[in-house]
Amino acid sequence: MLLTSGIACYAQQIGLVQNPSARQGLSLNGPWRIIVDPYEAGYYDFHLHPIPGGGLGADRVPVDKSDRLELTFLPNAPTLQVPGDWNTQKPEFLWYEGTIWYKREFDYAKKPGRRLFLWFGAANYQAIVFLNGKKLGQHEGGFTPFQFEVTDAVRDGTNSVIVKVDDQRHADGIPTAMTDWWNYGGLTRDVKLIDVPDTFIQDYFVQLEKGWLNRIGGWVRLDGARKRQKVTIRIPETGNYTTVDTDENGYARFALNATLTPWSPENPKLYDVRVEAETDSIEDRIGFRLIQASGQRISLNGKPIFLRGISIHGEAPFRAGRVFSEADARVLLTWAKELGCNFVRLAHYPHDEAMTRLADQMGLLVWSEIPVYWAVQWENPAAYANAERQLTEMITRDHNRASVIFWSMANETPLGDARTKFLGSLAAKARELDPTRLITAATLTHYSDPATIAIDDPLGQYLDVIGCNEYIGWYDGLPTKADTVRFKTIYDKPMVMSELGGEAPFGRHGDEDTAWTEEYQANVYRHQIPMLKRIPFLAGMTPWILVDFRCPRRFLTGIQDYYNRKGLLSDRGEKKQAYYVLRDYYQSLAVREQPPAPGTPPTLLSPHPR
Ligand code: GCB
Repeated sequence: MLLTSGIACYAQQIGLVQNPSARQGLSLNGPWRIIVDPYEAGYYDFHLHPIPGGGLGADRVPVDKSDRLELTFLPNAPTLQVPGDWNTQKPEFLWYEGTIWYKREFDYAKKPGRRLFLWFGAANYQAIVFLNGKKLGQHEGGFTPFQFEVTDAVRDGTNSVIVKVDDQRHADGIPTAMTDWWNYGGLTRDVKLIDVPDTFIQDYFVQLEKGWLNRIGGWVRLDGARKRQKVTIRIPETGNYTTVDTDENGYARFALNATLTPWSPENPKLYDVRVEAETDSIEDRIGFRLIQASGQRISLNGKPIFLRGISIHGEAPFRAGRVFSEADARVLLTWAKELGCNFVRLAHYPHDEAMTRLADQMGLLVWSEIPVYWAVQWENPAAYANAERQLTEMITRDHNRASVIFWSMANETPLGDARTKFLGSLAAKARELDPTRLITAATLTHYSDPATIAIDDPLGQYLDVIGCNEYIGWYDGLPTKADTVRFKTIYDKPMVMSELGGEAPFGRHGDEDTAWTEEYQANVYRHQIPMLKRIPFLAGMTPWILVDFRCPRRFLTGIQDYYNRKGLLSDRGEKKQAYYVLRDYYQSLAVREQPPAPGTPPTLLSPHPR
């Protein structure tokens, strides 16, 4: 409760270790002992002062039989699995919001000449981390990785990690206290100890240069004492490589010509890429594709593309908990493929890395987003710093993923100068970190006359692609309203309809005018599609949403029961009528996009049939 946003001491002492799954080390997944601490009494004393030494984090054990120590983990403390949200592991935690302390031990034999990092895939929302009773630091933000260098703090033999995870919502947080999703708490993603050489390849950016199909450009950064080294970037399959010298900061840019098969949804070709320094080397699987916005069109590898998308929450079907594995990701992305998608909007926060890695393999383009959602504190510098850090962590983690084409700054934020300045600064930061991808945000609609939605949000000036959420037929009139609504824009930029839809539990039937029925929901889509076809600047769509998801704001008994039921599939994978409406439409678009038969003279397809 006292730990509000804007904590000064952040986790990253250096940049995040790139591609941690390619690094040796020790997985710290598995059972961790826990203490539930709703009053944060393990951290604050009875007058609400932080307890010197970190309270439970100090990891003390009773010294003798008279010791009345309360701030300790006893061996019989219950356990939770990591990775995993706590809400779905024990029924009594389903609604819990607050602090849970986690502890686990690990044995380690230190090796000379190596450095160690304690790395967390994500902890929602705020984590304070202790190793062997000493505080390492803290991290705020529930969906991005963070790490601490622990080279000197790890000891030979048994070590203990204690983490205070607090998922209380805050008005000054990112996201803020009001969202439309479940606030899953805990160590929700992998935890590991990463072991790297003294001077190691901390990060690398290997992507096609902007505007090129056969020229890779990027940079590499070493961290450690031997900053000046020769580094080779090699693509064994094509035989291409280049060698560069890193500077006194361990940094070097490079460019490399190569004849490449471009990555695309139809052919998600990935190459082994090796980065070889004198003291370290690492391998990744990277695809190469060119994404561009020109006028009101989006093109992939130089060809116009219509983005047949769907929005997805990071919630696993069947067990309804946070996604943390490739198996979870495969269910969701397979369903998106079967729907006919070439694109997914991973709303409303960075999803598990398993999602973007698998999207690379399966051939799905990705919209990736930070949780700047609804009304955050636009005038609060700490909120901005928090958002910018989460943006940096998202881009750093996934900047080598071919699937990711859009970085989204925000969702449905209210108009105002402070908000536009905040989001404009985020967009500038995103471009600085990654000049190759397109910047977007999902904006709200407004009518310039009763039948015209005007796309004129001033935020548009900072975006490459305008995202637009509209709920004609649900929050905005009846489905037939879509028959007469038209869209106009002041921007010579592409628009993606980033949300639309309606709500119905699977199996609830009635006529198409009866709300909360599958028939009504399908009717929303039937009227939306012709409207969308009439929008000349529409370059894609991601209706809301692939699968029903848990939501505390959705309380209609017998209908919602704390689920947002706008899914085209239920959380058990049952397909609603609207699913087939959208699938049929996407199939018809996909057929139009088939490559012409060999020998046919090339024609440029209009990306969206009108
Ligand atoms: C929206 C939000 C999304 C909600 C959805 C709804 O506009 O962006 O997070 O879940 O509407 O169902 O109302």
